[in-house]
Amino acid sequence: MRQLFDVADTTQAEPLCAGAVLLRGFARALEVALLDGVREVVAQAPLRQMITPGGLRMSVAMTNCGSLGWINDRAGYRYAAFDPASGLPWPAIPAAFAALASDAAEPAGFANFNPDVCLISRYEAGTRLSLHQDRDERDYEQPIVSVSLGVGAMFLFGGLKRSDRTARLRLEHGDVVVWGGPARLRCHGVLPLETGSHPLTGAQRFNMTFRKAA
Ligand code: MD6
Ligand code: FE
Repeated sequence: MRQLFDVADTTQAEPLCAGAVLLRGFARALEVALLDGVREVVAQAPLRQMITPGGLRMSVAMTNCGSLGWINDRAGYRYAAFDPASGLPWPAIPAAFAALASDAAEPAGFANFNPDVCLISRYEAGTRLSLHQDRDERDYEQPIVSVSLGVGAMFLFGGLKRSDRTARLRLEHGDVVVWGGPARLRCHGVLPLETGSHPLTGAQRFNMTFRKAA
């Protein structure tokens, strides 16, 4: 699949810390296929604002594709094979998504990354994701691959403890962040999305995080 990624081949991997890299613009060459894929998935498994175990509605709307999907409800955060909204299995991960995820993980030092979940998040102006760890996956040897599309956002990348200092990283359309190894459980979040516009997504930002959950 490498030859598909004109941009990827020329992208410089920017190390963020041990185990984490930023691949600027890595997903740009696939922007149309990726956004078409998002639309297909959302048509089958609509975006929804999930309710946290504490009973709060998340401002960011989410859905999944893959053999598992990340949900959170009063029973807690967990991976489930079925979309609780429809009772149906999650849509399959579109081919363009899967190729991108493994091609991004490789230069970050994670060969043969084969995710079983793609969690899609939609941010609108003012929506945010507070500092958290992605820790509901079984095997922390497997990285997280995060793809940003549309309106740019300020990503917070912290340490292993919530109280650790956070670095601010502006993520633009097409940027990919990979974190794994010693960085796998670093806290991260997204500041409230500013009002903006992108030719392909309007005022929205989409983020896709690829995970190996099972
Ligand atoms: C981002 N997203 O939007 C990073 N984590 O740049 C996440 O860290 C994330 O979108 C858990 C659940 C959904 C997410
Ligand atoms: Fe996360």
